[in-house]
Amino acid sequence: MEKFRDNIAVRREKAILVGAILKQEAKDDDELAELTALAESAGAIVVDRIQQKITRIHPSTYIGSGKAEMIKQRAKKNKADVIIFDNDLSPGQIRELEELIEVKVVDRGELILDIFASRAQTKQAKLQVELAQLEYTYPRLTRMWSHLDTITGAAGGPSAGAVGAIGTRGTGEKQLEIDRRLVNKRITELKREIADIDKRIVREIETRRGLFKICLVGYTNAGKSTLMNALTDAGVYVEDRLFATLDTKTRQWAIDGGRKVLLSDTVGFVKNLPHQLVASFKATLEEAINADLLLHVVDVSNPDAHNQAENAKKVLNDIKCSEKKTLILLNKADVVRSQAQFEFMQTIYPDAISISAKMGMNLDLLKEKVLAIYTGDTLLLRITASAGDGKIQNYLKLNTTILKQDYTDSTVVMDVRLGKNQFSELQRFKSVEIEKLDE
Ligand SMILES: Nc1nc2c(ncn2[C@@H]2O[C@H](COP(=O)(O)OP(=O)(O)OP(=O)(O)O)[C@@H](O)[C@H]2O)c(=O)[nH]1
Ligand SMILES: [Mg+2]
Repeated sequence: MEKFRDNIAVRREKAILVGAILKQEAKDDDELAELTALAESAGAIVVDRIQQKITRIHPSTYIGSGKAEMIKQRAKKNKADVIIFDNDLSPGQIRELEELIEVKVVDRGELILDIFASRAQTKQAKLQVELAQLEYTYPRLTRMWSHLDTITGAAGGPSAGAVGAIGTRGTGEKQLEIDRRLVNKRITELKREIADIDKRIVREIETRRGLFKICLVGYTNAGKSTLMNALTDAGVYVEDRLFATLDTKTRQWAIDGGRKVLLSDTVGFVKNLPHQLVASFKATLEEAINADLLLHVVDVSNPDAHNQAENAKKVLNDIKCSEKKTLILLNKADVVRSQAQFEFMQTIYPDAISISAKMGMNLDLLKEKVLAIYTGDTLLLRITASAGDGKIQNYLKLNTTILKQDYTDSTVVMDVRLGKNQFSELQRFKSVEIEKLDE
């Protein structure tokens, strides 16, 4: 009976979305809004959506057999190719459900991995996705092996592998050819390669020590890359799809004349990211972990904005960033659909700045706030340096407010106002004398 997960040559699948929610946890919200966006981002055509309240989780099928029968009928009626569950299913549950419904079943984790697989561009992202897929699908291999023989032929066909169906794209085809031992070997290899890349990234991050680092974080599609492009010349890829960005890009951002900080764009978050994915994308998230300030971008035009923002916070908590200084940006303020919701968000996040990355709205205010955080409280200092020391003079010119400047024969004495947070930067200049002045 296990013939449901081998239709790798299907281009756009008709999908039925199913969300099973325990009765006591059920809310009136549209629980399937996110899964719909995810499924569409993966290229599926959503033909039906079923929200199902259940009283308990059935160990073998998650939902009861009566509900499975109902899904089977709806699948027949809609000629569905795939049933996508919003829940995380065990390999055994997927097997049982496929037997009952007689259509391929994919769970939320597999769907997300599939999107990542289709988006990965750089070597690093490809390796990370392959590892996550192997680790996620590995426990499901027992089942895959049992029908390997029957479908290896199909996998070798001319169109196979060119376009993968949901849940089988990316490493899916490769699994058909390799055995468990090889999977293990590949996992070890991937971990080694990724560890090498991670080391390089950590070294890169090291070189930025002493510079103020800001990282854009937030739900996928919130507008992080658009904001990155509006503030710097990064020219990163922007698209109205989930997970457009899988890699980190870092650029200089001139927040105030010559004063520069570093700005990084990162992979977007989503509710319940499969933990294998979080683990293998750790290096990408490293940028957030090392940042001095997080800009949490929220798509305030999305009806689900509040949930998305809270879910992004949960991910930040998972990667131990919840204590970090964070500015919330209510983005897409140019297209808010409900004024009431906008006001609600402003009340919940009173320190948030409303912006439009696309229209360039309020970006000056954003700069001002970032600058204030960057500099912190200010200090009044008298700095004595050698008159020939161009480096320190240049630094002070770009990074402080110079109040007074006196040259003698060989020295220059400058009274400057600079941010407390910049004091450690200043101490890198070993040959200067620093005196704190009374306010
Ligand atoms: N109207 C409007 N659209 C915006 C704004 N900012 C971003 N968008 C649109 O929102 C979509 C997603 O933008 P991205 O910048 O790719 O979002 P992201 O947060 O980088 O998304 P991922 O990389 O997928 O996590 C694109 O179609 C943008 O044009 C805004 O301020 N106003
Ligand atoms: Mg992006």
